[in-house]
Amino acid sequence: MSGIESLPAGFLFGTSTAAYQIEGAVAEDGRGPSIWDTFTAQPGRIADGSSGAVACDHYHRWPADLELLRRLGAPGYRFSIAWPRVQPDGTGLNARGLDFYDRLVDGLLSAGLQPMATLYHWDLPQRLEDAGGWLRRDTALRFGEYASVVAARLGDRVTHWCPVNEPNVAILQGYAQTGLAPGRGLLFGALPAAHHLLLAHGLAVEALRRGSHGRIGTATNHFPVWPVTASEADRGAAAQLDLFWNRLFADPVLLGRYPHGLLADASPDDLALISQPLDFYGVNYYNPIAVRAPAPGSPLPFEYADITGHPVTGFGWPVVPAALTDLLTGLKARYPALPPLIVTENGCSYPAGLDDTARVDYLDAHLRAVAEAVGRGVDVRGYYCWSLLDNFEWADGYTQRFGLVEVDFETLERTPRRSFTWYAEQVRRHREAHRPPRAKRD
Ligand code: GBH
Repeated sequence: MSGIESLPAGFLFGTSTAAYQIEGAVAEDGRGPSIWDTFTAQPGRIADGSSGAVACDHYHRWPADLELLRRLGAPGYRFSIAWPRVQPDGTGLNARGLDFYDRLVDGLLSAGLQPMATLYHWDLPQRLEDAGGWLRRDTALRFGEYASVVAARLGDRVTHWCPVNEPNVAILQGYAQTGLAPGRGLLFGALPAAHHLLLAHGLAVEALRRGSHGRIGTATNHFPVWPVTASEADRGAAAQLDLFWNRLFADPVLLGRYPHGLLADASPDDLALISQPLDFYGVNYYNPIAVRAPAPGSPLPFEYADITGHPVTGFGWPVVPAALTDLLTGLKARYPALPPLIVTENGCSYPAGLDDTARVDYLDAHLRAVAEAVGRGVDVRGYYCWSLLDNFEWADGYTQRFGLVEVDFETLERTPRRSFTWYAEQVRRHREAHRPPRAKRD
């Protein structure tokens, strides 16, 4: 066996989504405003001027989406819970908001699927942002309470938890730079927010351990960083971006300390919370990124550069499956106490169309890259494709389509693409290849 079928028995295939990107229904059943409602209302923030106000209308159409998942046959489904539905002001309990996820989790379980719930996929209640957002330590304490409230209701049924989706992306693009909500642009002034979001992760892990038997992990974005040349200056620039993008967020979780003198005043108690043992470490991987030394006087210690010589997705992102193998083997080499890995997101955007052979090629090559890492001794337990549906792609609005299922944003009609059929077939073949031999009759 080679390739996808060589992935181990019990390997968990799945798909990923996030609340604000698919749900719509932003004013329903008592949901409060989040930083994404505010951000999308500001002119110039979103490429096509759109918002997630309707998105895929999953809030109303979830039974149809559940049927799609059942047809797909991949048993893992990762979704996120919208904090402002559960706690419209960031405190208390709006039971009607939590009811939605209660129905969804029951629906998933009765379809034979395993619910993986993310507690924070970037939709901070606006009231908490007004009070200082992630720059304020209190926001982390509020998040710990929110995690307890969710665990009390869903802890008996959710099989996997990701407290925070991509803390690095949320802080670096939302607080240091301006591409994602709340779009603050604080550069290095965002460092305290990084610590508070990691602390939020730690407090949520603690709350979930008390309130659930589900497995607890992360969903951390990793960009392998490449220097454009082997010059010392370019390698230095790559090390700087690697430090801020990857290590600032992975080291405290997996080593219990911040790298390179950053956040040196973080207390040992905080670091102990942040580095509690996890059942899995979730990796979101899309592509490597190249940098060069910055021009003199640049505010940042690196400058982004193009990666040439590889095909690109509709987003212009280079397709480099081998970088996923390197990432997974590199994590094992760097972190001695690394828990089992799960690829919690991987996927690509291409223009609308049902015959998405480019997406099939992307997914096939990346699954093989995971199998290659497993063959080299890395313990990878699952792979979740981003995404089930075309959806609201943050600053890029509806201009980038990542779905196995095409969504017509006029009619909200869903149509499975070729990649959907292909992925279903891989899952089926993997299951067949690992079916225990039947006991002989007679
Ligand atoms: C992941 O982010 C997210 O978890 C998921 O929600 C998202 O849909 C998916 O990947 C695809 O992007 O450069 O500031 O203008 C990965 C990081 C975040 C990269 C948004 C592209 C563009 C915003 N992505 N970013 S910005």
